Amino acid sequence: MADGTVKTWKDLDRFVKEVYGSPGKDLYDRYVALIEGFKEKYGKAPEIIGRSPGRVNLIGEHIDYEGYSVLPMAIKQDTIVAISESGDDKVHVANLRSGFSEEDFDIDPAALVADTVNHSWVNYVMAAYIGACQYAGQRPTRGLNILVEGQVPHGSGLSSSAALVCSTALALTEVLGVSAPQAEVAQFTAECEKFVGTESGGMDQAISIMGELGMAKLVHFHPIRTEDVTLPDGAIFVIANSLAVSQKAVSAAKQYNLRVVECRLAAALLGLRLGVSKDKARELRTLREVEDLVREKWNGPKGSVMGAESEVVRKLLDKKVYTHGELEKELDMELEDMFAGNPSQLASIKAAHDRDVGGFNLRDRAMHVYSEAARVLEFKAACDSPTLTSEQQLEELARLMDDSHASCRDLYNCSCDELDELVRVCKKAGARGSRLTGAGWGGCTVSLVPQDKVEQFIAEVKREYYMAEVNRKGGLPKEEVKKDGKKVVLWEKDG
Ligand code: NG1
Ligand code: MG
Repeated sequence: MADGTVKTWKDLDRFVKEVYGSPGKDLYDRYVALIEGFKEKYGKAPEIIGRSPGRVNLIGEHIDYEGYSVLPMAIKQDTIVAISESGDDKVHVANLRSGFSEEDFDIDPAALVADTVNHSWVNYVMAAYIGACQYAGQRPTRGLNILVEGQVPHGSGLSSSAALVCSTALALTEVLGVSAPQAEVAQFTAECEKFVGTESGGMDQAISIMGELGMAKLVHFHPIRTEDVTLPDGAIFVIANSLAVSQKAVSAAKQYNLRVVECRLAAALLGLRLGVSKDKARELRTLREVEDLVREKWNGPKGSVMGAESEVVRKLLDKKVYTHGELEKELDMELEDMFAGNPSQLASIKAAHDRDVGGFNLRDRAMHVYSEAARVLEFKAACDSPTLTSEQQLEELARLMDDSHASCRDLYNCSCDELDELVRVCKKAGARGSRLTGAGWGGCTVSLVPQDKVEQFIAEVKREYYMAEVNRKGGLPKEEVKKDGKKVVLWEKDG
């Protein structure tokens, strides 16, 4: 455990109560299984166990990498990682669950390269290892044995990857003997996940490390910091899995990275049209930086800056799909050269070009980012409002969630048929608001459901979505895990 206080089974019992907010024999047994499994595999007990949860994003999708604040909360489903010294100079990695490869890698972090083509789950462990060693400024003197057990469903938008990276990193900082403040672990884990080839922002790592029981958080970036968000009375968030595995990293252009690239191109074009030099425009990295330019140019527009930005986008970017060639002409540089410094982004540019994914939809992407960033702040303001009744608060949150989904679907094109159908079913079943959560292209939805309608809602979604899916695809949702303390209900289907 990160605070090093669990020495006996009784301590473990207390730890489980503290961390999960409920006694839970199953939770206790899970740690016991990890420890026993570790002994069986490596011949001795682990020295350290790291733990970090998945998350559900309530609002603020695809804006963390643009520098804008997001509003997630941690969920009970988590990853636990047991570690001890090994007798050799390798890092051995195994998983308690079946179906995961067993691999080892060199203890010299400088020697490690991730194979992002034949992607293995161990890449995430490697990423955390590199990040922790860099942060500590040293590597372990001996090799390590590592055993992982994770409960966050994969490709579901609940950030199983951050749970794995963060739990491993937390345990490793202990192994390396550095005491790392939470925000710093969140920062370095966000950076090191790029090693795996996703140009992600820092939301998942921040909330996985800094989340608290019973609390949503407004997460800010540069530097990472959080504000508590107390949700209104009667706010129950229900997570439902569309059972479509998120395709965010699958296509040739890697959908997710392609969005990061489109935002950077939108920023560059907006910069140009706001009158900055071509050199400077090409250096712009995020839409957040454009916000500063807009403020300079209009000398602090009255009202919402974000609102003003959307006006600017509407005026300055055409409602069309920009081609590779057009952008090169405008920016006066080969896109391959402009993105040369970033291999993942460059790969997306090339794949988009080779396969002609239809060009770059800059106006819609920018409109999504600025409007979503504004919705996050409105969501927080509604939660904090001293004048709204909880009924009015819920109404406002629901409206913002619905708008967020529409924007993800229509402007950011990161939804899919299954998610849209599930959102429709959730609304029909009594959700006040419903939206995709996480990267999208599959994965989960999160719905705001009135407290007294939760049971009825679940029954109806099962009937209307899952039974239909079961008939279509075969297989049943396996578990139903209720999270009373933190107002989350999760369905999970293995495999
Ligand atoms: P998920 O849903 O876990 O793939 C991704 C990014 C986040 C954020 C969201 C979209 C990773 C590790 N995380 O989350 O940083 O950009 O998409 O809001 O890629
Ligand atoms: Mg070119």
